[in-house]
Amino acid sequence: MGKHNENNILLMSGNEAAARGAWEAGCTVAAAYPGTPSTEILEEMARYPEVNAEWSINEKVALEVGAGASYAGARTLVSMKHVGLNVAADPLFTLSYTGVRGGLVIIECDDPQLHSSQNEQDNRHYARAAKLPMLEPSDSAEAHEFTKLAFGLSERFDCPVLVRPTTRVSHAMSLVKVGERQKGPVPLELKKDKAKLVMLPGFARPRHPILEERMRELEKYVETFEGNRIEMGDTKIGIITAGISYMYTKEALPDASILKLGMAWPMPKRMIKEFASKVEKLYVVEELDPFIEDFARGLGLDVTGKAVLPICGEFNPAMVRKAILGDGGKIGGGATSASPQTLPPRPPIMCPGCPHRGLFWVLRKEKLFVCGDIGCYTLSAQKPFEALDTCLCMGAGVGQAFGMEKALGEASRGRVVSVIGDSTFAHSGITPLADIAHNGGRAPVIILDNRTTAMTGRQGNPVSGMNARGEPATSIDLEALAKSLGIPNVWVVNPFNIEETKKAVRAALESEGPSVIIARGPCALIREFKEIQKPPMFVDKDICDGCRTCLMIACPAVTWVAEGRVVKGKKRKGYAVIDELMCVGCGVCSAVCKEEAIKWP
Ligand SMILES: Cc1ncc(C[n+]2csc(CCOP(=O)(O)OP(=O)(O)O)c2C)c(N)n1
Repeated sequence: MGKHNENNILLMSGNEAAARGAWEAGCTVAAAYPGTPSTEILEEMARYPEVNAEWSINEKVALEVGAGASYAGARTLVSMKHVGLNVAADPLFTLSYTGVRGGLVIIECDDPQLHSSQNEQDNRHYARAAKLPMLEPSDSAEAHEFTKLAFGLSERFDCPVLVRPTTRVSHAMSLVKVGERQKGPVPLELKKDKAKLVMLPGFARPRHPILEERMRELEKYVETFEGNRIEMGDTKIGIITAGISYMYTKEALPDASILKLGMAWPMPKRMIKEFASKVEKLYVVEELDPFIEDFARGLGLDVTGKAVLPICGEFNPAMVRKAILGDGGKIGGGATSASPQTLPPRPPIMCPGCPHRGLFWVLRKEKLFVCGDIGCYTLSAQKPFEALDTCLCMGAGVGQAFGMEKALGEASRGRVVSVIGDSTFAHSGITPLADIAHNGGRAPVIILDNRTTAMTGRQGNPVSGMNARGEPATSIDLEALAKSLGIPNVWVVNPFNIEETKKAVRAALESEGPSVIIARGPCALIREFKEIQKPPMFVDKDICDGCRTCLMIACPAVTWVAEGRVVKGKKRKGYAVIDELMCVGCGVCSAVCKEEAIKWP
């Protein structure tokens, strides 16, 4: 939120700025499911007392809550990461038919370069496919301005409006001139209108031409939309660009002529043609798909884009400059930014005290095929665990394990399990578990209940029992839920206890009928962990034989000192050490040490 300075100018991230824009627009309801790079938008909304903000169980529900709030007249914000829009796509496409009452704005953050995602899909295609307008901010000021504006557009054109920042816009900080909060113009009321809100074929059919007419109106509007602007410079080169690519282009080629598009869909045909007619050579600089490029080509223009710039990953100014000017070219002496420094790769790892560590030690030892899911536990796919064998999308692991069982029959017995985090289970694991029960599956489902949504920054979820404001809320009783879905075998284990976990996994693999193991232990970064935290452990150098087994649990607190010595009459190359500043005393290293060299003081 930040405090105003005397000019009302604040340094804000794109996500903070978007939330501020929504608040200023009079937004009273906000719903989201966390996901990088979008998470901070809802976190910020939850700090405004005037906004009723929730972490929804998943993105589809977030959008449906948003639809209801909008139908009741509230200005509403729904936010998610790009793949979240796949989950919310079902309500999205038909919301385009019903339209809205109070302004409904959907901020979906794309992630070129997959900084923290399972793919780098380009969501501009959704705007075209669902026939909805989409705004594309380039910095925090535009994230603020466009989000605010989007509420008015939503009410004017009677449709949800999409806003698409990308990771660099969401997370970079720049100056924003903030304003006062307004009141939404639509009265709050329950207003029946079946022809608009009940999308039976008989009502939906006449809505289709209405939305086609709306697109025609939007196509007229976009020609005058202030977020689209031409910045004429040297006319040898003209560049059409948008979003963060505009920033790279300005830095790389400050003197080139630029058409900056603030609305990704629909695009201004007349403006594009006019711009093209004023420059000698026309380029498009856009990350990911040739969305603008194909559109411009469809207008009959000779345009260069993906022929010189990559379709995968992020750009940077040096890349843009080189693509357009070649190695030595110069146009008005623009700065050549250095390429990003090459840093050694530092993949994320499980924290000291992570409850997932003990479970994956067991799964690795049991040599199982582990159908995985998305969360901190996905890190177990990497060395040294290498204990996770699939990761597709949220909720997929449970169904995948069942699919393998169906394909392999008896040959899969006792060899396949699925793992899923508590937040992911609530998001999309309940339905495949019901499917397993209903259709007679057997592959055990292991729910990693660390009492939080750890991967995205410890948000509350319907299992953890904490809401978006950090207040206590209901918590799903996983044992009772599994039983009610028809799972006869349910175990609850402490994943810090390796023996107990191993026994439950073996029992589940041998059991007839479907089974669920709930591995319940708090994330080391949440308050509940303090209740079980123990003093740091130490390695007894006189006992440690330097076997390195403890290194196989990938705990950052455990390292190895290469110092030759003799232990119990045998030559050893070194010994393990525990960093007492990092160790939180979870005991997993001690449990895997056959020599019993790792102890509490
Ligand atoms: C459709 C979709 N929405 C959001 C995300 C971002 N995301 C990845 S994992 C995850 C949840 C992780 O929480 P949990 O399942 O509890 O596992 P933990 O990280 O706590 O181990 C989220 C929100 C995503 N990848 N896909």
